[in-house]
Amino acid sequence: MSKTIIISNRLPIKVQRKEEGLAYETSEGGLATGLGSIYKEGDNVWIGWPGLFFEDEAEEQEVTLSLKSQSMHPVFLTESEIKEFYEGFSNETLWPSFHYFSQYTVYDDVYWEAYQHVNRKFCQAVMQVAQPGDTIWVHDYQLLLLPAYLREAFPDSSIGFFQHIPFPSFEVFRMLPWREQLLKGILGADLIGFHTYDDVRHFLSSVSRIIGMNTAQGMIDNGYRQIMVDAFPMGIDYEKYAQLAASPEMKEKLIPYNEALSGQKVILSIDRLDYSKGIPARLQAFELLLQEYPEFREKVTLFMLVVPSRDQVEKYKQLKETIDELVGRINSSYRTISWNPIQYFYRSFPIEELSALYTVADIALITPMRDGMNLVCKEFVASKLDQKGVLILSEMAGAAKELSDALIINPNDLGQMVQAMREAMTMPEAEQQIRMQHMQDILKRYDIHQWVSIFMNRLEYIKLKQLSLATE
Ligand code: GDG
Repeated sequence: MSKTIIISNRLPIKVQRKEEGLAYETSEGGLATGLGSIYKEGDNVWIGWPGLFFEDEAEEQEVTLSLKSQSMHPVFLTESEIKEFYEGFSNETLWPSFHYFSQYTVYDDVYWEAYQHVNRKFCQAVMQVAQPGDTIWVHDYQLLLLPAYLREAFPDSSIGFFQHIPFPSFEVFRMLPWREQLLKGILGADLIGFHTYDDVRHFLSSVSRIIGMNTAQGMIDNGYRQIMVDAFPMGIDYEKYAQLAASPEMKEKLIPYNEALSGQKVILSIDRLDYSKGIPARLQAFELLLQEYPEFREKVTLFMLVVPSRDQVEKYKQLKETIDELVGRINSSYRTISWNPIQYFYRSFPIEELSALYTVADIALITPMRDGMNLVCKEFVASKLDQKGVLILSEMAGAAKELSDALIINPNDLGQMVQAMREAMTMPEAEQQIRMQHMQDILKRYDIHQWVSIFMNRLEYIKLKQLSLATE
């Protein structure tokens, strides 16, 4: 019997070392939920790093056995591999380049060596569990070389690849010294997916201009196989967020927020700490709003949740300082005894509390400089059971392609952001509800389960097409 193998840098689980031994906490992330219907079935398996360093082989064996019973298989990484492959090449080379922050890109051969080595390590882990004929789905930018490595090992397998972050334009991508190897790595797959058609277009243009392959109509002919490239905008688990918003647990969490924020228009901002998310410009726009329109002072609160992320990387440490300073400056300039303009939290919240925030917010202000998709804005929309609320969304987020009923802004245009906040705060309820309803219809129809099934069906389709072309 053939099986399906999912591979991502991190497993959908957090392993923690506690006094009483190792503890396993499953992830609630969207991808884990969507793929849950696949990897837990039959012999299917999810392969990835368990997120912790282990002391000896005995501990690694214990983890492997325990994960096996949960349909997972670990790839163990050392501290220096995490430093060079993950923090280094993935997050200091690929992440900034792919988000158009090329000035932050570190070009380092040591990182590149580690990236190749760890991608090989993932390949070996797959080889321990895979059989020829299995279907393999590789996720994201940490594993761009893996599809080609897998192709060497399993020439006939169906291999899918999905990239969760943007693919940059050729002019940006070409700056990477390892551009050709990276493209050839991805091209080991039969189906290559991105969130948007722009990403698809950029990828095809790089393939055509860097390796000279024919890329007509989203199909690449590499001389052996037809490879399909397409857009699959990722959805959320819509029902989960709608149900959470109606749950007694959420309502309990909501009470203190309603009390603390009563009489205020609440603008919500939620992101991981990342320079791609546009947090400083967002704060500057909020400051400008208070400066230019004094009538909003004491009437509006920016509730800003920044989730700690990659804080070992220098650029992230600097960003944290910039945000701290801006929040301090704005709060100290405008606060009164009974009002603080920005409620700022640097930690992560339980999902019920996130749902309470989505519910209490009048406006979600989501203004990334670049974002593959952005799921937070979709979760906000799904949580608005009474359809009241306004989404302000950056045109640089993949989600803006679907959510055209949001107030769409350019995150570099502070004046436009200020006007969008004003418009959102004064928008008639009837208009809010019409816009919200349209967005909800789209997100309900194309949820995470649809996303998974469409990708898998397309992978099956391209494989059959390859077979029929081979026998022609
Ligand atoms: C990458 C791409 C693409 C946030 N704070 C808390 C929390 N979250 C959850 C949100 C949401 C997720 O984290 C963040 O997803 P995003 O899509 O907004 O952003 P990235 O982490 O950058 O994700 C992105 C995504 O991959 C999927 O393809 O959309 O463009 O960059 O689900 O709810 N969850 C909990 N507590 C928090 O404090 N429990």
